[in-house]
Amino acid sequence: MFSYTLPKFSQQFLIAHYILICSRSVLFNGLAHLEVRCWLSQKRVNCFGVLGRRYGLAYHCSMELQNDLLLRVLKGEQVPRPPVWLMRQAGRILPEYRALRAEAGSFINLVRRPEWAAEATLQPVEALEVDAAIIFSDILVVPEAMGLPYELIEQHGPRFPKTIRSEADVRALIFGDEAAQRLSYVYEALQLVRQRLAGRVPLIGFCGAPWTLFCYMVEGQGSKTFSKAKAMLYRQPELAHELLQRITHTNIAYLRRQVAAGAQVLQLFDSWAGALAPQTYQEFAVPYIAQIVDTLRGEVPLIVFAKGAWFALAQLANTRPHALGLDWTVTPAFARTQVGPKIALQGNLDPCALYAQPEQVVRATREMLRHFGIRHIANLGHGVYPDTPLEGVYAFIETVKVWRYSHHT
Ligand code: 1CP
Repeated sequence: MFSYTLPKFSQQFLIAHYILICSRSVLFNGLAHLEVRCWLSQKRVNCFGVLGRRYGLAYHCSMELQNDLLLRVLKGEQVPRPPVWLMRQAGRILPEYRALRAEAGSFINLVRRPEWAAEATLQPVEALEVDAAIIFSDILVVPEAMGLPYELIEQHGPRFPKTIRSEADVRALIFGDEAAQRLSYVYEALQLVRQRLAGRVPLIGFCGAPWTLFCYMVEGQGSKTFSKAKAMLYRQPELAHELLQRITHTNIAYLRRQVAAGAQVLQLFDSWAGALAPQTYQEFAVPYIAQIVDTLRGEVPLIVFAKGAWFALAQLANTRPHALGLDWTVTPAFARTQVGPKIALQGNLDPCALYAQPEQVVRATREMLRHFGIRHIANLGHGVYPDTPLEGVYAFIETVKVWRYSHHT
C-alpha cells in the first residue's frame, strides 16, 4: 500500500470519474460523493499497488456502508433497532488491547503510530461487533499540538508539565490549522481504518470540547474541583475567552482534517461540563460548541456529549447537533422534554451496571431501550471502565442487537 500524488493525466481521469460517480451518488448515495470529494481535496488517492506503481492505478473506490444504522439514526430516519457502540470501547477491557499496548511500550506510542492506532480501533469492531468504530486517539493530542505536551502516569492519569497561567502563555500557543497540521498521525490512522473497515461500519472521529481541553491546559491534570480552571473564568474572563477561542479554532481545523481523512461522524467530548454552573456553562462552553457544530454540521453528523450537563440540554440542543449524548443521571423522558423530538439521544446506561450478572445486564439494557424508544443510539452514560467484565459488555451489546422496535410499540 502506498500514497501517491497523481500526475496531470490521472487527475483529469479522476475528475471525469468523479463527475460520473457524483451523478450516480446524487441519485443513489450521498456518501460516495463525500468520499470522492475528500480524495480530490487532498489531491492524493490511496492506491493499491496491484498493478505496479508506474502503470497501474487501481484506486480505492467508495465502499457502500454495509451497516449504516448509526448514520440513519443521525439523519432522523427510521431503523429496525438502535445502533450500539461504547465510549472507550477500544482499551483495557479487551485482552488484545492490553497485548498491543504492551508491544507499543506506552499509551502515547500506541496513539502516535498509525498502524497500531488503526489496530486498536478495529479490535472492538471485531471482538464486540459494535455498530461503529471510533478512532483510537485521545482528546489530549490537541493541547499537545498547541504546544503543551502531555504524559500519562500509570494509575494516575494524564499530566501536563507545562500549563497556562498568563496572557503570555496563551499568546505563545500554536493554534488553528498550524496546530492541526501537527496531528498527521491521527489522519493517517483514520485513512488506514477506513481502508480496513471496507464499509463494515461507520468511523467516528472526535475531539475534546473547548471547555474540557481548557481544564487540562490550565489545571495540568484531572481534578475534583477544577478550581484553577474555574478561577480563570471568574478572575480573567477575557483571557479565558481568548484561550477558549484558540482551542475552538484548532478543534475546527482538526475535525475538518479528520473528515477529509475519512471520519464519517464526529463526537465532541465535554467531559467536565458538570463542573460549571448553568450560567457559566452558557457563557464559556456553549458558544464554542455552537461554533464547531455550525461549521461542521453540513459535512458530517455531529454528536455532543456533555457529561453532567443535564441543566444545559436545551442550550446544547439549540446548537443543532444531530445527537446529544446523555450520562446516567438523566432520564430519557427528561432529556426529550429539553431537546424536542428531532435530535437523536445517545446513552445512557450506568457503566457500573455492567458489573452485574449478565441476566441483570440484559434486564437493565431492555429497560433503557424501552424508555428511550426511537431516535436512540445505545451506549453507556460514560466510557466503559477498564475492569468491566466482558460478559457484561457482551450482554449489553447483544441485547441491543436483538431488540426490534416493531416488537415493542
Ligand atoms: O492504556 C491506557 O491505560 C490508557 C487509557 C486511555 C485510553 C484507552 C486513555 C488515557 N485514553 C484512551 C483512549 C481514548 N480517550 C479514547 C479512544 C477511543 C474509544 O473510545 O475507544 C477516547 C474517545 C478518549 C477520550 C478522552 N480522553 C476523554 C473523553 C471521554 C471521557 O472519558 O470522559 C478524556 C477526559 C480523556 C483524557 C484521558 N486520557 C486517558 C485517561 C485515563 C483520561 C481521563 C483522565 C481523567 O480522568 O482526567
